[in-house]
Amino acid sequence: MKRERLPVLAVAVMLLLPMMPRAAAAHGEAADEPFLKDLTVAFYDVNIGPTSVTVGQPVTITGKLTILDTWPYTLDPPQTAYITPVVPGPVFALTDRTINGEPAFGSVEVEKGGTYAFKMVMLARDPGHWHVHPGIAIQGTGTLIGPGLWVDVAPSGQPFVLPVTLLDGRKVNLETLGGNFVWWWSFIGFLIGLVWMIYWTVPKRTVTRLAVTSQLPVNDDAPDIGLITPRDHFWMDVLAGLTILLLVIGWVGMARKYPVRLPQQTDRFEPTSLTPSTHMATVRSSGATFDQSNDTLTINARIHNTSASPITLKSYVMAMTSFVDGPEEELAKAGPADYVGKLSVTPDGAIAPGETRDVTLKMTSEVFEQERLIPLHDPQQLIAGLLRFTDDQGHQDIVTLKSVLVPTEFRPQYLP
Ligand SMILES: [Cu+2]
Repeated sequence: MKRERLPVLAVAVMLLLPMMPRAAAAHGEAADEPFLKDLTVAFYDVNIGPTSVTVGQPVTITGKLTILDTWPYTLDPPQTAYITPVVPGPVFALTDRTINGEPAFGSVEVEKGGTYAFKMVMLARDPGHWHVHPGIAIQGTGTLIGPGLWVDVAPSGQPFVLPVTLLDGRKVNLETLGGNFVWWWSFIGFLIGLVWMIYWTVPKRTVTRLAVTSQLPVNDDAPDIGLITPRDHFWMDVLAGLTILLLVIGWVGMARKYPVRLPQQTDRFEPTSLTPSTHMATVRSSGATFDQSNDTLTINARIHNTSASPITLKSYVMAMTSFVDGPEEELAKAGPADYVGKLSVTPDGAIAPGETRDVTLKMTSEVFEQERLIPLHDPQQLIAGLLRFTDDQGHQDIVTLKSVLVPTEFRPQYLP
């Protein structure tokens, strides 16, 4: 660029700056429809840390997710899934992932109703203020995300390295391995394509005289009007020859440089679901309401204790949120703070073996609105979540609760 253009460009950028979108303070998952979050997957016990690292240091995401039995019939059934960190671009490098304790290199087979515990370790790659979530990408549906928080990555003064030991024992830095070769090799291929494109568009009349060329029969080269001449055929043969030569050089070069090769490996297995096979309780909802004026979700449920010991309802998990009936310490352990709230259960206390009890669950949180979790005018006014019970021996259970939801108070913009 010429030097005198720089000030002009600078002024233009300065004028445009106020129009640039600001960094979003919230996490911004609200785009998905409520049913896509509530009826599909529930995330809980999520822990992300540490939240302040330097480039090259690890950040670990752990947690559990359950693919709900209420999975909507309008979506493809969940089969192939990929549990993944959801971060803004390649700012972290995933180095380790286990599902139910087994190493999981790629996608896994999942089932409706299945519960999976995940652990992912990633190294901070780029300095910045990044939001980090766990997510599950389900074939045919897309990526559903769990609760997240912000992680600060400070520069370390050293360039990022990703050391990997190869099968022959050599240690390489995956961050830069083969980078120059890939760049230049692709560039040579790009050049051939560029020459071909310019040849047929700039000096030739193929495109610019479309009115004439479109009159010609399909297989007519029309050398008499200079459309495709024998000379053109010659040069195109040269380009095709160069392309084949490039491929041959590539194949021979690869075979000589890397005599020992393995095809890219896949290991797709079916983790055993952690959902308890026998449940402590059966639950049924007799309806739910959402009051928009105070962000309060109320669910009426009938709980029947089918186990031999007293059980206590500890929390309600919906999509990426957890509502906990307990002291502040338990709330702090339930997941990233933005997605955790207090659950009030009335009447509270343990439910005796064989007892059937009607309870009211109440939760108040801005997260319902921020994450667009409540269906307010949808063709199916349904929400679903997990009720988490514990018995007096410390056993845990999760039971799915599906409720029809009626909004009780509309904001003025929804009134006729
Ligand atoms: Cu986020």
